[in-house]
Amino acid sequence: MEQLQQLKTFENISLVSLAQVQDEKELEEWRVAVLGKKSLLTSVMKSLAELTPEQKKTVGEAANNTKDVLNEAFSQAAVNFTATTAENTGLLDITLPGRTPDLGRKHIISAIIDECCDIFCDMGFTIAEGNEVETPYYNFDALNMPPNHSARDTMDTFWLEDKDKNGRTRLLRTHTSPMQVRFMEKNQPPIRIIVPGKVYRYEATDATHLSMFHQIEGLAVGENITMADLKGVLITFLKRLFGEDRKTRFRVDYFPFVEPGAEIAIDCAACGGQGCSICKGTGWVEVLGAGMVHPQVLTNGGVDNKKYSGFAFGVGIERIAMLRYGIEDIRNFYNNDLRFLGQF
Ligand code: FA5
Repeated sequence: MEQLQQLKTFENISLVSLAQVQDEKELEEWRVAVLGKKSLLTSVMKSLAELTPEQKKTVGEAANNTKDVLNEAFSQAAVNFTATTAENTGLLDITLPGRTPDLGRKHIISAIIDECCDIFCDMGFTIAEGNEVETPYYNFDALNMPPNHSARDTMDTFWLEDKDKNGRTRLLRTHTSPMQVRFMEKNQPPIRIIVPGKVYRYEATDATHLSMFHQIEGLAVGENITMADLKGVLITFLKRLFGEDRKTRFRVDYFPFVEPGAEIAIDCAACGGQGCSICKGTGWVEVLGAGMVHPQVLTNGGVDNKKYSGFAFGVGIERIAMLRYGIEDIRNFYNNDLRFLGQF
């Protein structure tokens, strides 16, 4: 067929002439002549209407094919000319090494949460998730903190203006502990869970305090669970996180929802326990709160407190990360400075 031969010859001649093009101006002239409105290719395309359906199919396919080949050749030539022009005018030095694009990575706090969860999961805990928007009942009352209890003062609260569909006031949870009663209401012992998540406190931020931070709650309930189990789990956790040589200290502390309650500290890695600014001269840094679940809290969760006992703990993740990496200001984790975040 005459048009097919014409197209093939046109394609070959065009490619030969493209190889002789010297600069961007000539390239543009080539484009107008070969791919423009007055080119042979365009006139073949226009003449398709006059052909029989069969001819239309073969010639149409061949014309499209030629168009694709020439378009591709033009794009490639255009890229080469741009690079050469940039190089000749000194705008581009093709001998320079390329720039590596920044790769995203897991935020250090997410990485520490994952690491802590792995350690507890190795000890048989499973992960449960709670709600960040809570009712005062689960956040306070069910944990032995009725409305006028002074312990509520230690957790200044963000109250939400809108109420839930039952007309109840809501708040942003101030700790992950509300999941204790929520989980027990739906699950009977044996229970062994950890609850990682965000918590909120209406606090002024400073080098060691944020108004949004992360905690991991732990709860184990079963028959004959004692303080020795609590100590075993937490010492294992802290040694795996901070190293076998770290010493741990358990001291009595008060939380209304545990009895007895404890504050757990590790010896200061920065000064080896001698006393420095990080440990405020004491040689110890507090890392978490814990204790044996209060019998009333077991009852609130629908668990028989004569048959079962349990322990609970709450770890502050940002504080753990500060100790682990010697970070002196907690706000660095959320300033979104890639020079800081990129080092982990
Ligand atoms: C509690 O939140 C208890 N729910 C922990 C608990 C759970 C005790 C179960 C007993 C049994 P506390 O308010 O101390 O306790 O907070 C726990 C940890 O969160 C602290 O040790 C600290 O590491 C971290 N933390 C507390 N407030 C802040 C804050 N404003 N910014 C950053 N981290 C904080």
